[in-house]
Amino acid sequence: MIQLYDLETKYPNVRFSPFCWRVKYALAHKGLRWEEVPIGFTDKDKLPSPNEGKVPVIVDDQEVVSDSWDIALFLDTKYPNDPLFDGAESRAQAYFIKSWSEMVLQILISRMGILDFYEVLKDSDKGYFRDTRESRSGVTLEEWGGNPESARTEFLKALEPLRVTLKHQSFLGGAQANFSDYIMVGLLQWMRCGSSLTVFDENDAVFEYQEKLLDLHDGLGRLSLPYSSAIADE
Ligand SMILES: N[C@@H](CCC(=O)N[C@@H](CS)C(=O)NCC(=O)O)C(=O)O
Repeated sequence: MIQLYDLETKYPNVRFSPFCWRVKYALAHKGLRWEEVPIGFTDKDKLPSPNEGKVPVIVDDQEVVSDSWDIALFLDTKYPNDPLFDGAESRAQAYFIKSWSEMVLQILISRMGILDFYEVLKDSDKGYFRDTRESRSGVTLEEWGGNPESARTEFLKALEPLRVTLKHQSFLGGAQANFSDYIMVGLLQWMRCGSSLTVFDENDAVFEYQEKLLDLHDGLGRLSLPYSSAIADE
């Protein structure tokens, strides 16, 4: 069975890595089964080689593939049924969604949720997370994440192109979800599972879209508890 190295948190049923969620949805889309290998930020020596010091990494029949985008390409080549991309054009357009999500949306999400993302980590990972993120941004986690409401306002505004698109079609992939939608659900899961902030009003088209994505593949996205339920169970 395929092994998927995913990011562990202090809760066994909370997973929030956006890149690992992309891969879980991609595997489920193809009807492939996998076994999760949870590791912390400070356990990366446990990753199979070659790797880039990041999750996700998959091992499929001795083949090791890292990076969520490369994993999607690998899966479409090895398991061509139920493609994640409907040809070269769809792949090229999904690359734009990946870039938009990583260069615009991810930054706003991290400003909304970073203090919760820090809290949900295992204690042994917290020092590493703080040091690496603070040296990357040049400010403390508290400064970076100090105004979640303003980041939320910017995030909701930045999603307007998605909202308009969803008036015309159910998914970015059209009538069916494709890898572009799995990039989006990864982002949404990062917030839903890693942070206590309520991002969407229930009448927001993006909220409805998130619900549809959570229902896909037998409710795959709901297998990880939302942050608020995880902390309530403590
Ligand atoms: N481009 C990579 C990014 C993967 C990534 O950044 N993963 C994070 C977890 S969400 C990670 O493992 N970071 C390790 C670190 O910061 O040391 C992908 O698409 O898979």
